Amino acid sequence: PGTATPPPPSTTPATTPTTTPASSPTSPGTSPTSQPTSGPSTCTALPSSISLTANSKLPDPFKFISGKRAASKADWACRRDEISQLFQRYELGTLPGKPQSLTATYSGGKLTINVSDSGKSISFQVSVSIPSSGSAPYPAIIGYGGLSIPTPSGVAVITFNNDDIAAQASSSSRGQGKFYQLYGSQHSASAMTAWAWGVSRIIDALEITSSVPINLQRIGVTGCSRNGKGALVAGAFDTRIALTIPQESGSGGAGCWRISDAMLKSGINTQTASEIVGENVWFSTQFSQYVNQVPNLPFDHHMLSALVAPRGLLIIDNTGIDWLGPQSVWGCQKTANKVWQALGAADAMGVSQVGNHNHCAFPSNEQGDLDAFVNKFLKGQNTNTNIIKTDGANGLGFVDANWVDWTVPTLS
Ligand code: MCU
Repeated sequence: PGTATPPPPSTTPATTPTTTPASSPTSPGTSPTSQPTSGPSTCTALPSSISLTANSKLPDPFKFISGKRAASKADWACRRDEISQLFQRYELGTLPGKPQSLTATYSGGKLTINVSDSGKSISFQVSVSIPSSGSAPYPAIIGYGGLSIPTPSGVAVITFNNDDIAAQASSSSRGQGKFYQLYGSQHSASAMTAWAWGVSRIIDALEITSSVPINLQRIGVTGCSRNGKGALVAGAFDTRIALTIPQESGSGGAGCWRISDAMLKSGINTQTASEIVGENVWFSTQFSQYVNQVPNLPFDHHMLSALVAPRGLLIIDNTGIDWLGPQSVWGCQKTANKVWQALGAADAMGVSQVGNHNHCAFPSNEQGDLDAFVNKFLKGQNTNTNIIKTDGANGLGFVDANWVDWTVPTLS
């Protein structure tokens, strides 16, 4: 596998607030004043203790922990929230909600975002590149560490230096970065959760800064590899994102843990949950308890994707690199599409899996798939986004019946 593209050099904030890294840890999982995101008030609260039972298939996205099955779109809104809480509890750590204060300034193509909560402050900057074609307000795509897809015409590019918010240098970089300066180095949020928080703050800043000519209804997010995993998490948690494009995110992103484990067992050198937690800080410390008993997890990553539904999601993937778990990504995301089917929006979610290129090098024969999604979800055009395809032999051997023991409801 390749190594991450180095992030752009960290920029010096226009105003440098005096922040000291938190030395007094808050207890993991809590963020004292900011409100975690929550679902509709009519939803049943998730029990504080859940008895987990092993399920070797991809869990039913429609079935609540209570055993009830979602039958309507209103039910789905509650189940979506439940899934979000489950991911935070078992895999990703707690995502704090809106901070107490957020201000932003825009100058010279730099958007400076100042955030305060519980008496601490941080400031971070993103660059905004306005396209030379199209017209204001422009659609925009937030790129983790820049874009690894070709820059779409008429779309602004917001470059997010995610490593500045939460470091991902190695397994020993936990708790490092501006998110942890604000919320404490012991905060339960994994790096990917901290980045998703950062993306939400970028959107908050765009909402209050009318001098940035961005159309708030047309915001996308993308990243490749580890940053593709991150982009998927951002799209999952923030419903203001219209289009999510994880590129070659592999196991821990668009791949399902259960299928990746099966691949390794069959002799394919694929990344698994058990391996990934030793490599980096993308997941919460809690998650380590489950990596050797993946069937006990009450979800898999088809359900991380499902949080994006019915918004736009295009999975861009590579059949040529075993480490990325191409079979896992294919089976996982074909299964995720069933949630869009249930919501009557099957073509808002696509998979384009093509081999014979280097990791994160976008092949030209996927351009049409990318354009179809960008043109529909970021430019409002009427395109055909019925795209679920792999160039892997025999549909990569994925047999639905081996992994899916539930049916797709029609959510009224
Ligand atoms: C696909 O993303 C990761 C992968 O999870 C890691 O095991 C590997 O070291 O790096 C990949 C990556 O981010 O490559 C740029």
